[in-house]
Amino acid sequence: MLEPFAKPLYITQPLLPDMDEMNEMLKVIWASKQLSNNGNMVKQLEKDLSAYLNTDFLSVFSNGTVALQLACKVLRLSGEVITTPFTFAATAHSLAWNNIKPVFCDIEEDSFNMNTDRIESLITQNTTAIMPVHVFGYPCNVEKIQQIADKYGLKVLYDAAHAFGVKVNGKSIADFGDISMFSFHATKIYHTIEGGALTFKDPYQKERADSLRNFGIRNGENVMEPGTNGKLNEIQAAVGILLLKQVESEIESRKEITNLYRQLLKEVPGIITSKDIDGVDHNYSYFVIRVDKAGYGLSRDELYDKLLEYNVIARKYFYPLCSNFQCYKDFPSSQKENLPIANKISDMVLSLPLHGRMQKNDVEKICAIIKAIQKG
Ligand code: T4K
Repeated sequence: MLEPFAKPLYITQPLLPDMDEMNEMLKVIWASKQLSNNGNMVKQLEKDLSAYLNTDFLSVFSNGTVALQLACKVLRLSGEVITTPFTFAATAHSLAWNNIKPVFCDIEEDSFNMNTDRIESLITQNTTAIMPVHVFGYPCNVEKIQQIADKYGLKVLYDAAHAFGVKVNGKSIADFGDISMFSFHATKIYHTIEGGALTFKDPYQKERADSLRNFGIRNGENVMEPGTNGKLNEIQAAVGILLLKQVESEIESRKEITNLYRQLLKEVPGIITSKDIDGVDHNYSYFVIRVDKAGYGLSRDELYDKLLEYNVIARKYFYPLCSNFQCYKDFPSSQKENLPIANKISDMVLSLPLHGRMQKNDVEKICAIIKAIQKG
């Protein structure tokens, strides 16, 4: 008989900077008295992140959602934007906050990313961009998306919230599309407590984004357009500078945990695990299983509820689909017959606990619990 975990096991646990190193950073900030508004820590973080992501133009923001909202402004998007329903609310909402209509495209069964064969049929004269998500850090079909964008003169704005550090055939994930957004929320593989970044293709986009995050103020007394307050502060930037040094070892530890999960769940009927893709450097940001009731005997929801009894707090990322939210459900593209795979996958997925400090015996116990639940 397996006992429940003594303490809840959450899907993630944030990476934390070394306390002594953080204190040293705080002393520098205290001495400078500069707490926000593009101080030295933010400047240093932008430099470090540009190097890590191999990009020339990068800006940091107070969170990923504001970054996405401002990216829409930088690219002057309007009308309709084609996106995925299988994502966090922020993706579609950032469009809606810009008075842009999200048009939902069905996803692929294996990658959970937008099915590029479905994009062209959704393009209308009002379409201005494609906004794909590299969901769970798995890269989209970047080449096909760019081909379609070029053919129809559309912008590509990647929601790369989950894809920090991912590479495709050695190229940084930030290389693709017009702009990519990375979320630095505490639940992410790399974070600044709250925060986010945009990577751009040219210096003018960065200049505009920097002004938009600072109320639209361009220089001194020149207010060019209605901006917002999307600035990251110096203390959070310091966290980001320190955590960047840990990100590679975090990815390495998560890879080991992921492989252990895959190995232990391999033989469980009805539990489908993710696979690595050739040519991709993954970041192992989430460990997601699909629960096939026909094989496992219980539905995803039943497994989720049972895991709670063992103090395993899994998450149904991403259920419900954005297309089924009250605010979007009446759109033509949201209708279930247009999104069969997304609706099916959203009912099957479950994210299990994964972070770099997770104990192997905890993974073994979670897998043993999943097997025991199946046997009833
Ligand atoms: N695009 C995509 C595709 C996204 O996934 C997201 C955010 C965005 C855009 C927007 O980026 P941000 O504006 O957030 O930068 C979380 C996050 O809040 C959200 O950032 C994330 N995606 C989304 C997928 O997940 P919740 O409400 O599910 O998280 P929560 O609070 O339940 O946390 C999960 C577990 O993590 C907790 O059970 C315990 C643990 N945890 C959490 C926090 C915050 C900690 O141990 N410590 C903590 O400080 O939304």
